[in-house]
Amino acid sequence: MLTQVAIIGAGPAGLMLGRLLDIAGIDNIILERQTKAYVLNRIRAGILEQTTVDLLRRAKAAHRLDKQGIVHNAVNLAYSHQCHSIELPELTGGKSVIAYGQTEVTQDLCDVRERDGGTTIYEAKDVSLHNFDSEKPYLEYKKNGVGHKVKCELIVGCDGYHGVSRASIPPEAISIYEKAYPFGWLGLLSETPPVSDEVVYVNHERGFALCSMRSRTRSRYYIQCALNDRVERWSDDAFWDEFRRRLPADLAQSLKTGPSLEKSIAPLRSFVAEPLRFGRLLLAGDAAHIVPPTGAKGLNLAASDIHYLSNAMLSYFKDGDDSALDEYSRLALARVWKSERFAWWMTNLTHRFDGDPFEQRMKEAELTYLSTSQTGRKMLAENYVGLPL
Ligand code: FAS
Ligand code: PHB
Repeated sequence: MLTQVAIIGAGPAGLMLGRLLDIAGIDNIILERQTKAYVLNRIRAGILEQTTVDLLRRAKAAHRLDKQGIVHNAVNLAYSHQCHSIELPELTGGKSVIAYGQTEVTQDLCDVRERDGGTTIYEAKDVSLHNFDSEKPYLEYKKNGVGHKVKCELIVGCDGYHGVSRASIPPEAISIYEKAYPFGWLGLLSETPPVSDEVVYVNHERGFALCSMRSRTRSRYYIQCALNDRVERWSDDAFWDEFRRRLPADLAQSLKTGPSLEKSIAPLRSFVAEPLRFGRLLLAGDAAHIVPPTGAKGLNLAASDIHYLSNAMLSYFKDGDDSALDEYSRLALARVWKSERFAWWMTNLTHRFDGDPFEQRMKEAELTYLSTSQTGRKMLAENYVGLPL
């Protein structure tokens, strides 16, 4: 098989890139190791920056998002049992964020790719990368036990944190920056009306909690849990009791509970690989960086990378400009690091680490400053809606 761009991974990054290349008439193929159903059933991000919405509109994959997405004109900080609203448009010259699940984004991108004849090979096993430091890179994979070869001009690793692309880079050619957090997030999805119209980040002495949603009838909630905690230990009732204990009184009182549709525990990590180009191999999305979900940046950074990478690829294939691909790494990483900082800062500010009373007081003092100072509110708001591309 011969193509111009071979993409590894059919998550949001791979599908967004494949779609933008299709629209530009650049031939591409996506190799995905899981089944389509597995990919489409993953429950992950829920908040889109305007830049992500703009990219999905550019990809002509925002029809349902424009209809069903819920605009959030505020984000809330709850601490010392009080809830404070940070108005976004006033503080950012009119910007807001949109609540629309990553599951739906992936479904929409899948649908348009299939409708327009894009090629995605699901259940592509044992993908391996070859000669990406030469003019003739290629991939190999197995499908139903049969080996296949994909010759291409460029390979893009959109295969997430545990993928094969970053792992194929010689250790001496890549720099890794990483921080693991001493706790995880226990998430629950329920067909219950959200307790708040917009996202609430809760700093509580028992631990962090988050109130989010997927629609006006479907809620997405999280509580900080121990790293070695197991989801089997949490009955729905146990989750609701703990979640309610961490909410401010008015939210605790109005909380509607119900059976969980999904429950899972995710570890938290900050991670960046540098650079993002290795000859004819490029990295994008979670294959290149991970943020703790506290800043709602993971999916949005994948979109940010694809914004820069798709522009660089158009320069490369349409204008023969190879430097644009180097520029990709520098441009994408500049925005990645600023989002990494925000997600790391929000995580430290809202989570309970070591039970040190002085640390907790410092967090409450910073939260009080943030919610009462115009400068503090503006700083949080402009990072939350997403810094300029
Ligand atoms: P993805 O991981 O989504 O996709 C990579 C794809 O590559 C997968 O489909 C995988 O099957 C495939 N793949 C992997 N190895 C392969 C191989 N060897 N061969 C072929 N295919 C391979 N972000 C937020 O903003 N908010 C959240 O609340 C949030 N919650 C999260 C919860 C969890 C459990 C996880 C893991 C992440 C969460 N994230 C969240 C971050 C998440 O949304 C990512 O940022 C987003 O999925 C990034 O998209 P991709 O880069 O496409 O990577
Ligand atoms: C979600 O809706 O899943 C969500 C919202 C905000 C975050 C993380 C996750 O910071």
